Parts: sequence; structure tokens; C-alpha cells
Amino acid sequence: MCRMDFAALTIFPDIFKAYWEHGILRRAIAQGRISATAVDIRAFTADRHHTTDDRPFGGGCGMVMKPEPLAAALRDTRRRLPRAVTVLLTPQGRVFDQPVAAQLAAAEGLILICGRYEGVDERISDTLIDLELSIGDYVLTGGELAALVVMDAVTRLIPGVLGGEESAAKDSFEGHLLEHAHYTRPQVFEGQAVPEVLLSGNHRAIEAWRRETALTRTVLRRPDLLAARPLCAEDIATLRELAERIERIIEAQHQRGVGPLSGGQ
Ligand code: 6GU
Repeated sequence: MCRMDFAALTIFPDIFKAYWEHGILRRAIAQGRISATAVDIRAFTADRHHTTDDRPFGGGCGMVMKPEPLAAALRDTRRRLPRAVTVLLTPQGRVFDQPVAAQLAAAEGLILICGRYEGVDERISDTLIDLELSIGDYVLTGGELAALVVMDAVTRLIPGVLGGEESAAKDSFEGHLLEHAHYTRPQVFEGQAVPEVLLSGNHRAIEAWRRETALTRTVLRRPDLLAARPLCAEDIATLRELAERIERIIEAQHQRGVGPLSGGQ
């Protein structure tokens, strides 16, 4: 059985424990498909006040995470998980996406270091880190949420973590197309009916409809995702049909004397 060992190095271990107690991560832990430990960096301080931060050399505002407690916590964790990949969560890192998640899912373990304050001492990143990751172009107050995002996305890719129903493999185009629209009961909600085809029992028609809604919303909302992958002939036919439908709408408007050729309203 595939198994992944996660360790999060943090000054707020309780944040992790709360998340791990719910949903699919909780189940994955109970099944032994992943293990998850939160390592309290403060436990590796040597001073009376358990200091984890200090003022920056060169001056300036904000505090920097001291290297000694972090290095001690990391060495201790590595003794326990010698084959794990060490990741520093920082806005300076490579942007985390589905392909990175898939790569990390192949590792035997992940040690996730959560920075706080203005960041960690650069000598930690220079010598002890395999990979720096950011979860997007915005600034968080610390790496904890980012570490949970990485853990969550990686965990659901570990074989056996998702049941057949939820399976990640079902979305053969995961990470490349947006999901199709979903509906559940009631059949009419506040005057809005579920699309007819979903009630038809015609599985081929339903599959085609889902594929089409997935493609259409990707074109409209995230065309960048389409540019990054080759489309199959069927997808191209669907897009051509969509383009023709749009053309017909424009043409019908022209016939009614609307649009730029008619000289406006
Ligand atoms: Cl990994 N850390 C912080 N502090 N902010 C972020 C981030 C990480 N990723 C995006 N913003």
C-alpha cells in the first residue's frame, strides 16, 4: 500500500490538528494511508522565553525566524523521516499547482516548514530546503494555511485515499479543464429546473453534455488552461459547434438590424 508521511514544522501545531480531524484527511490517517505530525518549533528553543524570532540584521521592520530552532526541529524530523522531501512554504516559492501536487504525491514523505513573521533566515533556505512553494500571488500571515493546502491536494492523489465514487482518475483532464456543472435534488429549486438531459438516463448524452459544459466554462473563464494542453478531436468539434452557435446568434442580430454594421442602436 502506498503511504505518505507528512510533518509540518510550525509554531502553531494546533492549527493542523484541527484540520486533520475532519473529512478525507481524517479517513486517510485512520486507514494508515498517510501519517501526519505537527512539530512545534518552539520545543527546539534553548532560551528561557522559547524565542523563535529576532530582529533583522541591517534593520527594517518585522521579525525574522531564527535559524537554530528551525534547524534543530528539521534535523530531528529528518531522523524520523529520512526519505522525506523538505518544502519551505513562502511567497517567494514556485507556485503550487496540480502537476506539482502529482510530483509530490510520488514522494515517501513531505516535511512542510511554515514560516511566520517576515520569513525565515536565508541560511535555512540555502542549505536545508529541497523546494520552496507558494500557493498563489497574495500574502498570508504565515505558511500554515499553505502547508495545509499542499497536504490536502497531495493526499487526495495518493492511491486508495479517494473511493471509486470520488476518484481523482475519473477527471481524466484534472487540472486542465474546469469541472462540469453539478446538480442534485430537488429537481426544481426556486424556479430553476435541472437541465433536462441529466434526467434522461442517456449516459452518452449526459457525458457529452458534461464535457461540453466543462469546455464551455473553461473557454469563458479560464482560456489559459486550454492553451496549455492539446485538445482531442471531439473537444475541437464541440468548440467549433459552440463557435457556430455564437455566430448564428450574431447573424440573427444582424438580420434584425442590430450591431456595428447597422450603425448602432
Ligand atoms: Cl507559502 N506563505 C505566505 N506567508 N504567504 C503566501 C504563501 C505562503 N503562498 C501565498 N501566499
